[in-house]
Amino acid sequence: MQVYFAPLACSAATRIALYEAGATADFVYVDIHTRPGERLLADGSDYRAINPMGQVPAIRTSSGEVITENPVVLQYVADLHPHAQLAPAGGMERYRLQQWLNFIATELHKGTYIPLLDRRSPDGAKAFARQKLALRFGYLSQQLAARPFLLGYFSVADAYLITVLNWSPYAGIDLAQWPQIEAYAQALKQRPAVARALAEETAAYAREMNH
Ligand SMILES: N[C@@H](CCC(=O)N[C@@H](CS)C(=O)NCC(=O)O)C(=O)O
Repeated sequence: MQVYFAPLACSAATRIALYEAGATADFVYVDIHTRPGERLLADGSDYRAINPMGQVPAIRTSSGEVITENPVVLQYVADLHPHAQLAPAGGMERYRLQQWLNFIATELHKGTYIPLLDRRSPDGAKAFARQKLALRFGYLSQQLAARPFLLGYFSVADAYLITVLNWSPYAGIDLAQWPQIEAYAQALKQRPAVARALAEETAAYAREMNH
C-alpha cells in the first residue's frame, strides 16, 4: 500500500495507525509546503493526477484503488488490520468512532486549526476560530476527563486527534488551559507507535525545510 503524505500534516495519523498495527507502507512524499500552487511528487510529477484536491492523505491500496479523506483512509487502515482493534467492527461503537472522526475533521482540524495555522487566513477568520475554541475544547475536555481514549481503547480517532493537537504550539493554542486535553496529549505521545511516527514526521519536516 502507498500512503501519500506531507511531513507533520494530517496524513501523520495514517502513519500512527499503521505503526500501532505493527504494519508499515510505502510512504510517498508530497510537497504541499514549499511550492505554493504546486503539488509535486519527488519525481516531479503532479500529485493532483492522483488526488485532484492535491491534499494528503491519499492511499493506493494493493488492488490499485485510490482512497482519499482522512476519516475514510483511517477506517480503511483499521479494517485492514483487525487484530490491532483500531476501530470497532460495527454497530453503535462504529458510529461513535465516525462521530469522533468527523468532529476532529470538521470542528478541530478544518474549523479551528487551519484558520489559525494558515498564514493566508485573514484576522477575522482567526478571531472566529478562536471564539469557537472554548466550546469545542470544553466539550473535548469533558469527554477526556472520563476516559483515557476517545472510545474505550486506542482507536484511529486518537491517531487523528493527537496529530491535530500536535499542531497546537504553531497555532498559538496553549493546551495548558485544558488540563485534560494536555494530559491526554502527553500520554499519547508516550505510546511507542505515536512517538516513532511523530519523530519520523518531525525529521522529514526538518529535511523539507532545509532543502
Ligand atoms: N478533506 C481532506 C482534508 C485534508 C487536508 O486538509 N490535508 C492538508 C494537510 S493536513 C493538505 O493537504 N493541505 C494542502 C491543501 O489543502 O492544498 C481530508 O479529510 O483528508
